[in-house]
Amino acid sequence: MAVSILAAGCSAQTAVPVANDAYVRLAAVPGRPAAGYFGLRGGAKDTTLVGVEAPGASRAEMHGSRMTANGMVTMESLAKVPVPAKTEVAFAPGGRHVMLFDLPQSVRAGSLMPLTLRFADGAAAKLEAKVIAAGDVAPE
Ligand SMILES: [Cu+2]
Repeated sequence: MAVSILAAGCSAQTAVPVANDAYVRLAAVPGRPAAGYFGLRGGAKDTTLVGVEAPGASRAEMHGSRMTANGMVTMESLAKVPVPAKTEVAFAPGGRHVMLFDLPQSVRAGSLMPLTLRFADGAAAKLEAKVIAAGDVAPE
């Protein structure tokens, strides 16, 4: 009996990383890409984020930001982002983000955008990102 309870408790751990606090900031200039942010908490096992899908966007790229030697911030495309078990991985302003290209005009501040995160092991996590305008304060 004790053994089966233990096993049940173990399997209740989430295998797939859990995403939270997702939002998409629209660009100030129409036609420019929007940026998606969220927090990820690693699941029971190490995994790797290999892609993000956003319906309506022509493409969604994971980007990292870094400071160059002369103090400029540049972005680079990331093919994959490691998500170690039980570890927080942030996609936040100034750091990693998802660049969303060519969103339809119908995507407006105040709406919700469904995003799908794809992991190397075939798992997926779905989340709803709050869409905000370029100048809006990030949601709590
Ligand atoms: Cu970018």
